[in-house]
Amino acid sequence: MKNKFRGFKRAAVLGSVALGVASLQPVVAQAAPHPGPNPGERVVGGVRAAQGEFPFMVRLSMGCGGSLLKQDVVLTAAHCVDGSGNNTSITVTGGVVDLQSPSAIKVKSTKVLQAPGYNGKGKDWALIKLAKPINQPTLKIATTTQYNSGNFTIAGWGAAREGGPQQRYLLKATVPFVSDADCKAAYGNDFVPAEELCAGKLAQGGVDTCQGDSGGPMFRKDEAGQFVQVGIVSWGNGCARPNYPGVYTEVSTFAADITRYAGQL
Ligand code: 4AZ
Repeated sequence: MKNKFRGFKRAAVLGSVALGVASLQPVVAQAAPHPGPNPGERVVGGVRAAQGEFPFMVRLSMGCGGSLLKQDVVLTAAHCVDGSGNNTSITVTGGVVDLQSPSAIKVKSTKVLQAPGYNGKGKDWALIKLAKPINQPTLKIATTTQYNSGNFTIAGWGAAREGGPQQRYLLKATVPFVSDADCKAAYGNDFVPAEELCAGKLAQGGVDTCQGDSGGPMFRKDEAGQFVQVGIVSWGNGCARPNYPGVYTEVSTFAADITRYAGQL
């Protein structure tokens, strides 16, 4: 029942298979495109991000997204990694919107820390230590609930439609906060309100994260106009379906743990 709902395991697998080819991707997925003057453009819910617009975004070789918490520590989803310990198997790509760019910065992992107590429900965060820093701006995390509202930016190289291929170029979109009550109405007890928050165009659908966006950040601007990460792409029932918002790890809930473990990694 839970796995039926949760697209995330499948997404990670699909992402890893597709990585070597043309399928690394960003976050934005969408419903049926309208026929229009640009038939080559299939993404309805999102558009391409500009080079340098979200310099903290990284792509992970198993087919997930992530963000630079520090120049040598990536924040991603627990369901994107296998466990905790020394791990040199992950390649992290940063510094580019085009995963095939010759300017892409590629660094190997050295260690992984999966959220303590993670058992497939809630607590969907993990840290990856890098063999060397990626010299790009980092993304600060929300340490209070004050930014858990309003409109959020989602970004990733994941599928641009449910069941579609991973993307070569980073996509972005904007999604509004969805209340815990509305998210609970959609997902029942699979949704853990203390550890997760939801976003999407509830009634309309059409804009969402999708397979391969897992682990990437959901963020907005703070009062000083700086980006702050409020969520980690976690799961949902399909992508961009009306009445099924995307579910994100509530970063503020875990901020103290994330910062502490990152300092020890
Ligand atoms: C996934 O499989 C996935 N629509 C990510 C986000 C959502 C669904 C699935 C949310 O990685």
